[in-house]
This record gives sequence, structure tokens and C-alpha cells, in this order.
Amino acid sequence: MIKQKLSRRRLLGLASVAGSSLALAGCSNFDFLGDQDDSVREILASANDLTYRMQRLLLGNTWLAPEYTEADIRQEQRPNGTTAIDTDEYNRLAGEGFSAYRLSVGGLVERPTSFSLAGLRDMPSRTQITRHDCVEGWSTIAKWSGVPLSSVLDQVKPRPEARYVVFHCFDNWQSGDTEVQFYGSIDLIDARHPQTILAYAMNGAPLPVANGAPLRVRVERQLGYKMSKFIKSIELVSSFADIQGGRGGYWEDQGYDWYAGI
Ligand SMILES: Nc1nc2c(c(=O)[nH]1)N[C@H]1C(S)=C(S)[C@@H](COP(=O)(O)O)O[C@H]1N2
Ligand SMILES: [Mo]
Repeated sequence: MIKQKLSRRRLLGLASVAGSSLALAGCSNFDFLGDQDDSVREILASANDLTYRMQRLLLGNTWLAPEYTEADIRQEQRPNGTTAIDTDEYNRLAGEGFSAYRLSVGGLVERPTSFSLAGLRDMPSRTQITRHDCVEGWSTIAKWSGVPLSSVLDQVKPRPEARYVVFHCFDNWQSGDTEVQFYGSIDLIDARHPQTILAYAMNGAPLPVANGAPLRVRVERQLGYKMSKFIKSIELVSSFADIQGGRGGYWEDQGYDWYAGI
């Protein structure tokens, strides 16, 4: 949280420096956001909107997160959040080395498709050494390999109404009377960003269970809680208002910002 306040302040600093170009560039960007549906307007109404708009406006949609070298990997990726899953379905898949795993990608797409892990590994891959920042205040550097989410999207062909990519995960638990399932979401700008990958390997080995086997997303310009692990399926939606708590993710439903820009 402190980190996010700092980054907002930093962006505000940038905004005043960039004052005149901001005024010139402003209209089209704000119109674009103004066009959007209710769930986005809800985001616009919150303080979180400032980080989102400032990063999109000042830094653009394509800036890359810093990448590091092997020498910068000094500690193991600290497993956080859910680190093990004990359901029959998951145990069966894990016991077979995830050979029967299928990632189903559907929702607002022209060609709903399910991908095997081998199929994903056969697609062109990307490897990146990046820093993971958890909202709890720790960071680690690790090497991630996977398939760019944009390649998967190219195959399923999102329909024009699609605005968000929702990750549904294998970790679920009972909270009082309700069954909670971990989920997360990002917009199509982050989904198509070149560093956004569905990672199946970490530090040169298959993704360990503790870090989200068989597949987890890397969204390098946002905090760790946006990087869903244990991905079971992906859904393209125009709004996430009807999914679970309606705020676009498990942590968001607990009150965290939907846009967790670093
Ligand atoms: N499915 C799922 N994904 C998740 C979590 C979780 O509990 N369940 N925790 C999040 C948080 S808060 C962080 S910091 C990272 C931790 O990733 P790591 O275990 O590889 O360090 O995963 C994120 N993705
Ligand atoms: Mo986190």
C-alpha cells in the first residue's frame, strides 16, 4: 500500500513536469476511458483510477518493465499466497505431471479453444528475468518462461466487446457459507503487452507447485497479487461485475486496487 501511494505521488510529480503535453494529449485518452462500461466507470470513481490513468497516459501502453541478468537472481522466488492445493482434481493432474491438464480459453471469443501444456510449450516462448513486487513489501528476481498471452489471444480471437481477461484458478476454499475461488483480471492492454506471459517454467525448471503449477501469469508492470497462479481457465469478458465479488479479483474483492501499477 505504501508502495502504491509513493508511485501515485511519483506519477503526480511527473504529471506536473509533463503539464503542457498532458493537456495536449489528454482529450483522446480520457474520451477512450469515458466510453467504457460500468465496471470501468466504477474504477474511474476510485482513487485507484489515478494510478491507472496516469500510467496509461504518461507512460503509454507499451513501456517494458526492467529486465535483469542471471547474476541478479540471488534468492529463490518466495512462494506466497496459496502454495499447495489439495483437491482430487488437482492431485490427479499433478500426479500425472499435468499431462491431462487443459487450459480452456472461452467467453467473448470467436474460437473457444483448450490448450494442453505440451501444446503451449510448442508455441513460440518468451523468457524474461524480472522483479516480483508483493504488496506485503518484499521483492525477488526470477527467470520466467512461457507463452505470450497475446499468442493465445490471437488463436481464440477475442470479440470486439471483450475488454478484460479473467483468470480462474484451481485454489478454492470455503468461507462461511460461500465457496471462494481465486481469480484475477487484467485489461486487454496488459494482456497483449509483450512481457505478459503464461509461465510454465521458473529459473530454468518446470514451474513448481508452490509458485502456481502448471501455469501462472506474469504481468510485469503490476504487483504480485495480479499474477494469478494455478490457472485453470481463462475467460474474456466485457465486465467483471457479475463474477464473484464483482471487483475483478480475489484480492480486489477484499479491497485491494484493481490496477496495481508499480
Ligand atoms: N491462484 C493464486 N494466485 C496468486 C496468489 C494466490 O494466493 N492464489 N497469490 C498472489 C500473490 S499475493 C503473490 S505475491 C504471488 C506470489 O507468487 P509466488 O508464490 O510465485 O511468489 O502470487 C499471486 N497469485
Ligand atoms: Mo502478494
